[in-house]
Amino acid sequence: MIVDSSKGIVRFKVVYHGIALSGKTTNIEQLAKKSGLDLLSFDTKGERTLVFDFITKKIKTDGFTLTFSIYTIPGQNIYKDIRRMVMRGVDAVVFVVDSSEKKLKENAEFIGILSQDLKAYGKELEETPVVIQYNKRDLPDALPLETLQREVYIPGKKTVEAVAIRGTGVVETFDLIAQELKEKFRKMIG
Ligand SMILES: Nc1nc2c(ncn2[C@@H]2O[C@H](COP(=O)(O)OP(=O)(O)OP(=O)(O)O)[C@@H](O)[C@H]2O)c(=O)[nH]1
Ligand SMILES: [Mg+2]
Repeated sequence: MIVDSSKGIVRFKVVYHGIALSGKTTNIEQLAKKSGLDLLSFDTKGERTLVFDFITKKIKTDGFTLTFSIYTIPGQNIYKDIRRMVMRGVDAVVFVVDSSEKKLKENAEFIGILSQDLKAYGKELEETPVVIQYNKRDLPDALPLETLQREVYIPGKKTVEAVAIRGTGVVETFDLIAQELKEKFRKMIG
């Protein structure tokens, strides 16, 4: 969080994290489309993110302009150094889960990777605002919500369902994380 009180600007960094192909880029593409923002994608190979995608979203509140810089990590493990780099200075995370039964183990293990990525910058998962998005609810082999909430779960974090490819749940997810950051900021300014 960067606060420039003379200009009334607060900057937050939100990172979409989660396994490869879970739908992180699709989320921010849809968010950009719905909010009329331009998406900047670096070095994509086909649909796979090699570096990151980026958009900026502004919200005015309490006499401040809140600026959200929104990034996606590349989920593929061969890009783990880039993933770490994208996580630098993160304020909040949207953890995008692929609901497919075949991806259950990988999703669950990736929570450990998220935790390590935060620790690398001195942050604890428990204290970081995180929203878990169960994406691809349209898949024929999508696990029941209750199974995912039990198996791919971080205590105390909000969860939301989505079909990012159709834009369903995308704005709701972002609003949840933005709300948490707003509350954190309000507490900070008293
Ligand atoms: N069926 C279905 N497919 C989806 C959904 N969301 C995304 N996809 C598809 O999943 C594939 C991967 O989506 P991306 O958004 O590129 O995934 P990513 O998480 O950015 O992947 P990496 O950049 O490799 O980490 C694409 O073919 C998307 O169209 C969804 O809700 N349902
Ligand atoms: Mg991507």
